[in-house]
Amino acid sequence: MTKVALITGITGQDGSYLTELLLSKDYEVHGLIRRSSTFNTDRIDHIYEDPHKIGTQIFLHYGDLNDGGQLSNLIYNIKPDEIYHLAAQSHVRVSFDMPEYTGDITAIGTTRLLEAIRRSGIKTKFYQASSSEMFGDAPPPQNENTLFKPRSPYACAKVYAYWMVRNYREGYNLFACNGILFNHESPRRGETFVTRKITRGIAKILTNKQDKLYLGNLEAKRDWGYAPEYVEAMYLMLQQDSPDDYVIGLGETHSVKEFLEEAFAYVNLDWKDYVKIDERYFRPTEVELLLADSTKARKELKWQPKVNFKDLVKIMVDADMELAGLLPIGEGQKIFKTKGIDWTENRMTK
Ligand code: NAP
Ligand code: G4F
Repeated sequence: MTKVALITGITGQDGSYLTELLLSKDYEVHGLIRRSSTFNTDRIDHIYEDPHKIGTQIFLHYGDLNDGGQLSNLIYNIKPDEIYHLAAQSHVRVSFDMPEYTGDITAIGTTRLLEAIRRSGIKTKFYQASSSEMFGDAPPPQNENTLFKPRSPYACAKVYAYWMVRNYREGYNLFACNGILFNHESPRRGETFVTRKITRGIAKILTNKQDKLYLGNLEAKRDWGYAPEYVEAMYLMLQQDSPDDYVIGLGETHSVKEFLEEAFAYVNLDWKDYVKIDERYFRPTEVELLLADSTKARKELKWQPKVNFKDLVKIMVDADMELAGLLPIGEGQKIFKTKGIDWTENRMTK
């Protein structure tokens, strides 16, 4: 029997990789997309098919997390076996500018979905995109038992959603899991998150389109992993016999400065010649140090990431060099094949 999945946030970084994964497992995939005056499906264009085509396995539906009626309607009509709830106002810095909106979408949006499931009476499994940002300034390493000490409107919204998921699991017997994912990046990472801002900046510097890169706090440390490996963990959570919460991360932490050093050195540049500090990128409250203890996921889900920090930096720099025409498409991927890592970026070959 073909399984049916609904993905909110299908147009985002994780949504696009998860869609590829589920299609490879023969799922029928339905995605929620927002109406926009410009196309916002860039990350999934390479897998999208005309719905008139016989045998199509991917379908897109308009909706928004602020529209509970449409969420109910979609769940009732699609009757998904699994729901991966990835949509959110996901930018921490922006959440300080738009705290109310972030609460409405990232926190209450999750409640709207959970309520739509409960009222539909449909039996489905639910994945919630929880975040390591919820740990805030709790001491590292952080695992499933670490107390949340959120330090941004985004993190507060995610903590609320996390507890709603647990309440629906306990109160209504919903198969609902929280994946507490640490930062994960890729060539498809949004351009305003720091890793992609750096790798894209390098490509622009090398093509003389930019001569300076303006950043904020370089001392913050993150546990950065590779996004395609993290969506595998989401899938694995919903294949277990019972629902639970899992921390997903490499267990390796590096500062923004270390990312800069590694990325610029890879193209034989010194980051200090290009990087300038701009106060506007600082946050009123910062999360200084994130480091994952994902022992539980490695043991119970058998989740085993292969891409480490140095690999990730190279993958991202190479991909942005390819996009800028500085490297032949596919060139950067060759060395990784020998390590059993395939980071082919289909959308770039179009
Ligand atoms: P992303 O690239 O920013 O994608 C966010 C997605 O949510 C996009 O598809 C976006 O649609 C959609 N969205 C935003 N507001 C919406 C609304 N009001 N209604 C419907 N859809 C809406 O995020 P990501 O990096 O893939 O992350 C996926 C999820 O995991 C997010 O919930 C994020 O908070 C969480 N998370 C991410 C990380 C990480 O390091 N990446 C770590 C922990 C948790 P548009 O394309 O139209 O903007
Ligand atoms: O890349 P960032 O914006 O990611 P952040 O804040 O850690 O959030 C990401 O990871 C979370 C998981 O922990 C997700 F839940 C969330 O959705 C998102 O995907 O910033 C990383 C660090 C911060 O300490 C920030 O202050 O980089 C620092 N930074 C320094 N200069 C910068 C910049 N961040 C951004 N975005 N832009 C800068 O110019």
